[in-house]
Amino acid sequence: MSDAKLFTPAQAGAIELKNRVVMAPLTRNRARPEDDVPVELNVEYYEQRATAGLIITEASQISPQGKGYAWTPGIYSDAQVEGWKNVTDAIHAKGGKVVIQLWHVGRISHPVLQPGAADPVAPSAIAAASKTFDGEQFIDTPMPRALERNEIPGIVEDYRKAAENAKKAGFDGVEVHAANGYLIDQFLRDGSNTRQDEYGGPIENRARFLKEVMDAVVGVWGGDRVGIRLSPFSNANDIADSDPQATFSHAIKLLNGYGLAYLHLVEGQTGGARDIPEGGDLAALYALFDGTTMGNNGYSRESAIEAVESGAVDLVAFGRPFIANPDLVERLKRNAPLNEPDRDTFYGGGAKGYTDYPTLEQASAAAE
Ligand code: 8OZ
Repeated sequence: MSDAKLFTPAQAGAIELKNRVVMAPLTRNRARPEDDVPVELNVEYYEQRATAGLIITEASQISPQGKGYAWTPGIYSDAQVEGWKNVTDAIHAKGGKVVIQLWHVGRISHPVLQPGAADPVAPSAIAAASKTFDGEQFIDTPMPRALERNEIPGIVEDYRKAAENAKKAGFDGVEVHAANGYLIDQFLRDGSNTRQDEYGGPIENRARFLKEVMDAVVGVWGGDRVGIRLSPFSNANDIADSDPQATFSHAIKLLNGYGLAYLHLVEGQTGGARDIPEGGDLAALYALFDGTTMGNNGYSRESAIEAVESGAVDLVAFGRPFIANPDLVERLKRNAPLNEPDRDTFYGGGAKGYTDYPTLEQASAAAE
């Protein structure tokens, strides 16, 4: 058994965590296809992982327009709220904590996934060289339509309603998904935002949408139950910026004004190399933030223990290890071997590769 700080309690704003091992947000594409509602199988999956200090749910669209992939869950309809309530009840019954990740994909979508077969929307009409999944195959993300100035308040309102729905569904808080090349990230970066109005141009303007979303969501929850995820040095979904250090320094200083539960950074390329480009300084970004920090991306047991011990971050979010190890916390504590995740079952499907990974206890019972 380890007495490392990673396994000790922590505070993320008003949310009390029993340990510092967080389940990262993971898209699994297993909501009910007809209406994007979380189902019983999703309840079982999250319940199995309730020993995490905090679960961050898979990204969940705040509106039909915010959807970019087949079978991802929503948090805008009453049925979705009910579906999520079953998830939060199950996690709470096991003594866990859970926040929902609020998501608008912006240009990372396709007319086949949009209401009325509309074009996806974005700050500017600049296509991403990326792909999405329509339920049958991976398809190129098309040219988006630039949002009209007068459409933006409606999207902010969708975030506010989603935050309210999250409260009704019994979550402990929310995480705003501002990472990985989705809508908020598209506004922040000069490679995807060439607007001429007050939402484009200098970083003060490019951060306006983020600020309006945070005002809305914090207005519902209070800052101490709202976290945020950023991926400053990732090029996920073809996102690009001429000066990410400056962009995200500005964003983090702005976020300090909200007294947030935590700042969650994807370190390096999302799901890939942890390298930071020249001129980038992750530690400097964490240092700017007044509050609890969470690191993610390719952490091992050793690097997570070390990062928390050294104070580089307060919490560590694990993605793929949590897919394959429902009892990840116990395995890390004991330095036990980990199950290997099966990539073929990451996105879509049923129980296979989702709820059938064994715990240590199940594995040893099966071996007898
Ligand atoms: C993998 C597949 C689809 C979406 C992200 C929500 O990158 C995602 C995502 C990941 O943040």
